[in-house]
Amino acid sequence: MTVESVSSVIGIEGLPQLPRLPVIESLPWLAHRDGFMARMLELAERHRDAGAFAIHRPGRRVVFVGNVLLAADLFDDNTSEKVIDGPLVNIRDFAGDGLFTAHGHEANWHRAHRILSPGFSASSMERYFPAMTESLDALLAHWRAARAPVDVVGDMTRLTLDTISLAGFDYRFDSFARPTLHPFLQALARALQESIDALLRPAFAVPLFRGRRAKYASDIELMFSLVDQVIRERRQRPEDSWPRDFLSLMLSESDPKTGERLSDENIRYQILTFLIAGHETTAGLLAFTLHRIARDRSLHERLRREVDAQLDDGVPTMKQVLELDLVRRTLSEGLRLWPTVPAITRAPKEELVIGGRLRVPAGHPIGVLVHALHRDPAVWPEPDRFDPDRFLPEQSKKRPAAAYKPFGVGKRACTGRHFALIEASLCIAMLVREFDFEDPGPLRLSPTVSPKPRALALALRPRRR
Ligand code: MNH
Repeated sequence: MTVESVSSVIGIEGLPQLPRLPVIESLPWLAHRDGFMARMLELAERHRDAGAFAIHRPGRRVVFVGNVLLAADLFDDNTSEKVIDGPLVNIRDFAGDGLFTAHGHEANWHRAHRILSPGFSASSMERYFPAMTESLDALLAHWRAARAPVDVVGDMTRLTLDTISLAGFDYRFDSFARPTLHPFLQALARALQESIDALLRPAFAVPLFRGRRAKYASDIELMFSLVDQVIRERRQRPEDSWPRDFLSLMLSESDPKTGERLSDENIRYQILTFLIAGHETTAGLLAFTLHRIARDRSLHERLRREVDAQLDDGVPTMKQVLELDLVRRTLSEGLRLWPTVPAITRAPKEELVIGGRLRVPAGHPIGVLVHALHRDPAVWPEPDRFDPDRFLPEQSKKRPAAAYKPFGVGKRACTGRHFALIEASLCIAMLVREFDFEDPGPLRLSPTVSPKPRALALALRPRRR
């Protein structure tokens, strides 16, 4: 290494940063009408050349990385790891030490990972497929009967919640039988919002939010009581009639390594984790992708040609769904442009120089802006253009693995990815086949923790033959 390249290594204090005031630090510069994450993504664009920047929340400095060169060195489990920071710290109030929000050193992560992983294998997906088709049928019936533009985000949320709860716990929310979202979903949406809003409050202002905190506590109670009811109902059924789903795994299996079982408290956290992680992100992906398809007539027609050629008239099989190549690539491209987990947090185990230019102290959390990686012009030509063909094998081969991380990295990567992609492929296939869409106009974003289109009303017509 030359002297020059050594001297070009900077520490995190040398990063570009937002202005700071006493006590409230960078808070006045963090507001954005589309939410905190939208602001971070804007900053990532602005600091594209540096590849990283820092902000100061009251009490702490937060570093974000937004290009492939720097991020790639944070994706190796030997030298760095997932850490619980930002909203995940608060989400632990209701997801506890469930798989998503557990610290890597917690025994319950290892235990639950070993007990539940078999339930996520490619071969287990066949068992969940009937729940996917059943839930989708309710959406199709609802859209066929629609006399006005449909609420895409609401309906995709209904679909994915109904699917994960039926597949995972044999529980029916019957969301399409309700004009408004199920109280569980309303409580969850508020609790998630509070988990991110609370990050931006200086300590002195906390008492001003007494009402929000009281609502937060009662929302969490509401979610716990639904989950406890699901567990109780299962235990009341004779064990030989239990379906082979996640709930049965949790209640009857023990850790193959230690023989230990999951505690009742941890099972409650796991169920809530699955209900949350298992629907929000997939709903957002479906809504973004449908928005794109509705804006692009020729993409819609290409998709429809694939679906018509490969599926028969009735309900498809899982194998047929897995073979819908353009549908899958369209979803991959949807997750590139709008990754519904737009940031993950990693920290080096020992001091680490990343991208040959930024020195990160041991244990210092770094927010990796996945959304920004996915639009890094160094690896993605014309990054803002929607093009499913980027995911043809010959093009994918040319990119570094770190360029595309919608499902996270290493041993803490998403366990539900097969589930999500099968569910989403089935949904897109059946919708593009049956309906024509009117162009809904440009995309607007909603300021939620997991990004979604805002107020996306879609006018439908039955397909013209
Ligand atoms: Mn999912 C972890 C993205 C669907 C269950 N998921 C993650 C992570 C990302 C992610 C990113 C890693 C987060 C981090 O590093 O902090 N997940 C997605 C996306 C979709 C998705 C983009 C849909 C599209 N996830 C699902 C579904 C399920 C699920 C569906 C369940 C059926 N995800 C999980 C679980 C984890 C996770 C459980 C935590 C894994 C672990 O750390 O052990």
